[in-house]
Amino acid sequence: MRFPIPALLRAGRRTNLALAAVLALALGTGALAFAVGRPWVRWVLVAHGVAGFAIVLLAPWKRAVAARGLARRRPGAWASLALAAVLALVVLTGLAHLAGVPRSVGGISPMQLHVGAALASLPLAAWHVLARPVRPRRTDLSRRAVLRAGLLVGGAGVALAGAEGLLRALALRGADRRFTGSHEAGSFDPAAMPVTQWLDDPVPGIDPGAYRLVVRDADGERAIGYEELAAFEDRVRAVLDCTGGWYAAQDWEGAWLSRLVRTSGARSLVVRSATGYARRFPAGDAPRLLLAVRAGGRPLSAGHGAPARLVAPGRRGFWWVKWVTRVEADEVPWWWQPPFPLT
Ligand code: HEM
Ligand code: HEM
Ligand SMILES: Nc1nc2c(c(=O)[nH]1)N[C@H]1C(S)=C(S)[C@@H](COP(=O)(O)O)O[C@H]1N2
Ligand SMILES: [Mo]
Repeated sequence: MRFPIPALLRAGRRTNLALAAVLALALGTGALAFAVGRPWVRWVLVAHGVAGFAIVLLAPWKRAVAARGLARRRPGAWASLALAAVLALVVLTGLAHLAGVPRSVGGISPMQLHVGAALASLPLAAWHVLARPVRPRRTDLSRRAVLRAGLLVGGAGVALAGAEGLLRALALRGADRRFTGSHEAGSFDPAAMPVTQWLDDPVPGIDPGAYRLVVRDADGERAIGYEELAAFEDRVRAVLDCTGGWYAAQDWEGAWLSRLVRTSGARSLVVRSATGYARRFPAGDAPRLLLAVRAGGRPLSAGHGAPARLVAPGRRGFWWVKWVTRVEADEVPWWWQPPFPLT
C-alpha cells in the first residue's frame, strides 16, 4: 500500500542534491571557522550550525532513499553505510562541543573528534557522490524546490536557535562560548590553561642559560640571549583560542617583534620553534606580534613555550609558536605556506 505523500515532501534525487549542498556548506564553513580568529566568524558558524542541523533534518528522507538503494544490492553499499556512521559521529561530536559536555573523551576534546571525523568523511563522501551521481536539472530551481529549500533552512535555523536556548535554560558550559565556539579555560591563570600541541610536537626542556634567539634580517644575523630578551617589558592582554575548542585570556609580556627584527624591504617574517614548527606572518604585523617571556607576571612554563613564545592577537592558537628560537625576515609572501601546520 502507498501513502499519499505530498509531492512537496517526497524523498528522491532532490533529497540527495540538498544533502550535497548542505554537506559542502558544512565542510566549507567548518574549515573557514577553523582558520580564522576574527569576530565575523560568528556568522560563518551560524551558517555551519544551520548546515549541520539541515543534515539531521534531511535524515528521514535520506533514509527512504537509502532503503531503495540498499535494496538494489550494489557493490560499495558498505561505504555508503560507513559514510552515514561517520557523519552521525560528526554531528554528535558537534553537539557535544556545543554543550561543552563531556570536556574530553580519552584525552581528546569533542571538537578534535568533530574535526577528525569530518576529515574522515571527506573521502567517503567524495566516493559516494561519484559512485551514485545525481544530475541537477533545470527544474530543480522551480518555485516548489526553492520553497522546500527555504523550509529546510528555516527548520534548521529554528533547531539551532532551540539548541542555543536549551544551553542557556540548562545553564550548560556551552552557553558562554566565544565567537569561535571555544569554551573558556584558565583565563588569567596560566597554570590552569591547557597545554596543547598542534599534532606531535614534544615539549622541549630549554635551559634559559643556553638559550639563544637567532634573528635574521637585512642587517644580517645575530643572537639574543635570555637575559637581554627578558629585559623587555612590552605588554598585551590577548586571547589564546585553540582550534581544539578552548580559549584563555592572559596578560603577556616580552618584546614586540618590530623591536627585534628590521622588516623594511621584507615581505614576511618566519617565526620558528626549536621543534621545527614554524608560521609565516606578513612583515607589517611585526609591531603587533609579541615575543612573550612572561604570562601573568611570571616566566612561561615549559609547556606554554619557555623561554619565549609568540603571542599573535586575533589569530587562532596554531599561530602562537612556542619555544621560539629563530625569527627571519625575507622576501617570500606570508601566504606561501600550508594553511594549517603539518607537524
Ligand atoms: C560534514 C561536516 C560537518 C557537519 C555535519 C558538522 C556539524 C556540526 C554541528 C551540528 C555543530 C553544532 C552546532 C553548532 O555549534 O553550530 C558543529 C559545530 C562546530 N563545527 Fe562542525 N560539522 C562539520 C564539519 C566541520 C569541520 C570540517 C570543522 C572544522 C574544520 C568544523 C568545526 C566546527 C566548529 C568550530 C563548531 C563549533 C561551533 C560553535 O560552537 O558555535 N565542523 N558542527
Ligand atoms: C549525508 C550524507 C549521505 C549519506 C549518509 C548517504 C547514504 C546513502 C546510503 C546508505 C545509500 C544506500 C546504499 C547505496 O546505494 O550505496 C545511499 C544511496 C544513494 N545516495 Fe546517498 N548518502 C548521502 C549523501 C548523498 C549525496 C550528497 C548524494 C548525491 C549528490 C547521494 C546520492 C545517492 C544515490 C543516487 C543513491 C542511490 C539511490 C538508489 O539507488 O535509489 N547521497 N546513500
Ligand atoms: N612549537 C609549537 N608551537 C605551538 C604548537 C605546537 O604544536 N608546536 N601548537 C600551537 C597550538 S595549536 C596552540 S592552541 C598553542 C597552545 O599554547 P599553550 O600550550 O601554551 O596553551 O600553541 C601553539 N604553538
Ligand atoms: Mo591549538
